[in-house]
Amino acid sequence: MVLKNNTPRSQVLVAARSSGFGAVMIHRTVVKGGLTGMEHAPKIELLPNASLLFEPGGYHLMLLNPKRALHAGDRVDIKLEFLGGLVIPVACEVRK
Ligand SMILES: [Cu+2]
Repeated sequence: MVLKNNTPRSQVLVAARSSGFGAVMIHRTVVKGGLTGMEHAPKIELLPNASLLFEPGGYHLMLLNPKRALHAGDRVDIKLEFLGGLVIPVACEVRK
């Protein structure tokens, strides 16, 4: 997923939610002392015209405690919440 800030102001991603999951966390993959782990990213600032890539090995959303079984082709709705109240809905497809 790529987020692009098309507004003239900085936008700060502060949370993500999904009705299909108990919790959604914004994470970043980090390498420390040769070990790969992940850490919570409490907020991510996007400058005007900046893009933010979510991908395996980088920033990603952890979807925790699914409320139903998921299958390839299912749709997962996620809401991205920004400082100031802006909410962006995102529809993601489950892949095998
Ligand atoms: Cu993670």
